Amino acid sequence: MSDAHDVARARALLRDARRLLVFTGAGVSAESGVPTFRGAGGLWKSFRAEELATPAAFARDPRLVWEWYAWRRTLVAACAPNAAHVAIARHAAAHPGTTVVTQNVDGLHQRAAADVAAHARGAAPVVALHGTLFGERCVRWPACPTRGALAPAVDASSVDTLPRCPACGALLRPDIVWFGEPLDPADLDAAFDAARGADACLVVGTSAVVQPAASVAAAAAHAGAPLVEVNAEATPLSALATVTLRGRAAEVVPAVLDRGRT
Ligand code: BV8
Repeated sequence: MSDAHDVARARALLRDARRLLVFTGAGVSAESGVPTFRGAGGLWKSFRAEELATPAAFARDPRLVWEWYAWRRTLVAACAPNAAHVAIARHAAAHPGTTVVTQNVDGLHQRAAADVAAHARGAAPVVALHGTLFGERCVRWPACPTRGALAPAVDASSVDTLPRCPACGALLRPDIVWFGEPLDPADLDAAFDAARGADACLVVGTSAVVQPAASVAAAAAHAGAPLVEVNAEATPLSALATVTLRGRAAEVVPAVLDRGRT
């Protein structure tokens, strides 16, 4: 856990923010049991991204790609939001100017926000830049508009059992942004608008290597927002941070966000 002085500095920077940008990566979900991408035991360690998270991979072997995503869905469905997700959701509910932008596709920020909204004011929106593990779209999208939570249970035992678009009969694919694919322009606009307008930025658990997502937090810093980084290790964003807190997200994020802590 980072030293008390740095935690106090971070709390002071975030406490009065009226337009806080929270930017997260896989590290915020690590303590929920969701494997990260590039750390020890990371998802990409077992598979090469090019093999699975690209349109070419899906065209080449849709069954293998669906097998990987169906396995991840089962794994993530058994996970729960951790104290970092909850602290962020509580802060966002109490501070309406907060925007949460995540690279994660696990839906844990959204679940934490829904849990908090059930007991407090409405949930702040979560911008999920890379899509969702729990949704699909037609492989012909946007030519074919089919998109949504259409196939909760996917049988990837053979190509013949893979989910098909109810409208046109083409394959359904995970509603995720793969490498080499553009992000949704509406999501990018929302993220960079929030970054340029932020009066503080909290970055949690990202290696900051994937673009254009990693530029969102940098945009906030370049627009003058003080940046607080919570990470287990140094990243390319550390040089832009006003305060860097080394430690586990589920321990550090509540310490810097929870109201009433001294
Ligand atoms: C695009 C969905 C252009 C998949 C993901 C060559 C060919 C094509 C493109 C490129 C290329 N070279 C570069 C590019 C650009 C590419 C890119 O950035 N590549 C990188 C690898 C160099 N980007 C793209 O392809 C993007 N699209 O450029 O399109 C375009 C434009 C117009 C028209 C056509 C094309 C799309 C990128 C999106 C890829 N999809 N995910 C899936 O999930 O299955 S990216 C993937 O990495 C995940 O989404 C993940 O979120 C993201 C970033 O990783 P992190 O979240 O940071 O996770 P990581 O494990 O790396 O780090 C975890 C961190 O947490 C670590 O720092 C660790 O220390 C810390 N940590 C761990 N535990 C804890 C902790 N911290 C605190 N507490 C803990 N307990």
